[in-house]
Amino acid sequence: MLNSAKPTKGVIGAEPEPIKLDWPATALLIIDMQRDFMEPGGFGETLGNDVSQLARAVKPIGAVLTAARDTGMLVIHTREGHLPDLSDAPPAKVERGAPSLRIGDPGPMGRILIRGEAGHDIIPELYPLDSEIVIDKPGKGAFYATELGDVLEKYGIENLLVCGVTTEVCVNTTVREANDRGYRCVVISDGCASYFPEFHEMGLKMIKAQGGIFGWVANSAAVLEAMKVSTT
Ligand code: C5J
Repeated sequence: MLNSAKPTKGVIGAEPEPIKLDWPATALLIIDMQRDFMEPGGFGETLGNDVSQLARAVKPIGAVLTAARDTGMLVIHTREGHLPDLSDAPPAKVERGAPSLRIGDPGPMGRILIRGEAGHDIIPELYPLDSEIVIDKPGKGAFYATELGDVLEKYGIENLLVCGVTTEVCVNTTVREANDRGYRCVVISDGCASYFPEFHEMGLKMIKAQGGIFGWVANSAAVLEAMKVSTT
């Protein structure tokens, strides 16, 4: 198993193969760890999902976030959500399906998936520091209609450690966008989760298949080991 291989300086035991990262050119990108997806009463639950499925990603993300903060790595959080007037929410997204509440409707954590509401905020366990970057995105991908590309260029970032929810939706979309823009993405397997465990598995397989067609996949222990070895 690659993840249990003896760590070499700077190398993450990833699949489909180990990857050596230039750590100063690496950022941690945490996707949409918001109450709207993680907690009862939010957007995820209005779609009929069992939100408890996502809780498993919190601890592994917390461990990598602590290590990133300790090593001074650039940390970027994203939040999916819309302006209060819904001007950035395509009708095709708002009208889709038969949710119990639609985007913009009042719910127990404020209006569903609207910027500034309690449900839109990041969960307390992973709350951003004032010094960290928060990207508000209207879509699934973190590059679409956001300043993320400019931020990464400004900080000289070439590699992304990616985690968050959900594996097959916003994590996968963002990794695909990043891959097309030339970033090396290492997806933290246990730092991602889906309402559908089988989609989580497949979402990770799609990234690492065909020689890593979209990127690499490693568990948080392998990432932490490489970060530790790299910075001592
Ligand atoms: C979804 C996301 N699933 N953050 N958003 O609508 O994955």
